[in-house]
Amino acid sequence: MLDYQTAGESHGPGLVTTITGLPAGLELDNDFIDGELARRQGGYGRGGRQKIETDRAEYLTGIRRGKTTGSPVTIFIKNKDSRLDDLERTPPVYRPRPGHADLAGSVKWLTTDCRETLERASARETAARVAAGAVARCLLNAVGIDGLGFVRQIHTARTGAEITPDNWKQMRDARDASDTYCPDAEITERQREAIRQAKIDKDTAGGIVEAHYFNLPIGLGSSMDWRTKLDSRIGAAVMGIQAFKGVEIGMGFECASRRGSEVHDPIQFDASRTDEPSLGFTRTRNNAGGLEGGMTNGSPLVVKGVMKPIATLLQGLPSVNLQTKQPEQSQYERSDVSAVSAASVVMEHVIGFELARALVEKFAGDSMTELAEAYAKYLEIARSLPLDPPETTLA
Ligand code: EPS
Repeated sequence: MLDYQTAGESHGPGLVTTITGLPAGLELDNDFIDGELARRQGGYGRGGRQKIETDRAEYLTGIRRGKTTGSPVTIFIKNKDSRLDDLERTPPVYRPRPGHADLAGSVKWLTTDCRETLERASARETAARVAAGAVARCLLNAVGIDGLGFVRQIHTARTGAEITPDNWKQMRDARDASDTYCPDAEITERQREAIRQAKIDKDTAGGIVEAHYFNLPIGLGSSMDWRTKLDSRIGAAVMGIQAFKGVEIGMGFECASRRGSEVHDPIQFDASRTDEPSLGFTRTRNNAGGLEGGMTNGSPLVVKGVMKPIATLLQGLPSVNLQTKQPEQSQYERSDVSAVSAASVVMEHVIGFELARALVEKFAGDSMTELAEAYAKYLEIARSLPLDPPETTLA
């Protein structure tokens, strides 16, 4: 099974990702992977840390001549700001920040020093997840699957931009021209203003990020078990991102106030599009967000996630000193005013990894050659259905 594990602290020597189960012969696009790590570091509203770091993927295992060998792939991302054992520069934190892991972690691991928890809970760890997801994207790209993540909303500044299979590449260019990663220049300016104002007020801002993936075959994931449903895996992957408080697939929560006839996407067949991974089954709309019964249905995958405002506020929040149990303001640690833009990169990649995992599960092989052949064969067989005449005909 394709899987990954991350390790590392925010101010330790670095972060590590180990990816297991990659087929042999996958060519890694190093410029793309490092470019995505750089994008995660960016976005308007980031704090001082990103001026120090230059995240780069260093491959320790599993790669020979730029390609996977089938051996676990270990990636190291160096922390330039490495000082975890220097007590003067990483002093104990006794005043937990409401909204952070500080209080629950300190009690859980039986310490009054929140640093023990925050070093691992820090969103710096998401660099390791972006590296894993960017490797997975190389695998998706090898069978023609691609996509984008972007910022829909920061605080109340929300774009109504529509992303379609025909415009998504232009939208990605527009996103890349925006320093909040929003494909809408006017809303970008409002989002910058929301972040600027939050900073003046010694406060922070959250938002909504969105990811779309295209050219997916029908049938990734499975309705046979809740663990193999893609909704379940994508939901877990998105909710596992630091500071995420909600996830929606397609129409999401809006389904509640609509009737079935308004929600479900009518099925059509277009004989001129049978060469596509959707095999010619088209929909008049995509409220399902590309998933039905936990499986891809041939429509683009559409996922939204909501990130709460960062818990580290310059003004502090009412808290309690864990040493004295006396009321005090929460401690300020260097942080970001908003990391919603960075979170759009992270969500794009944790979802990409789940798609790659489902792809490897369905078309498993030791090598990319076998995977690509199994994928092509599946489309060929599915396209030629019905293989047998029906045995019984109901009157
Ligand atoms: C982050 C690195 C961190 C924070 C931020 C995200 O670096 P430092 O703590 O050294 O400033 O900037 O972390 C958090 C928001 C958090 O809650 O821990 C990063 O690389 O994304």
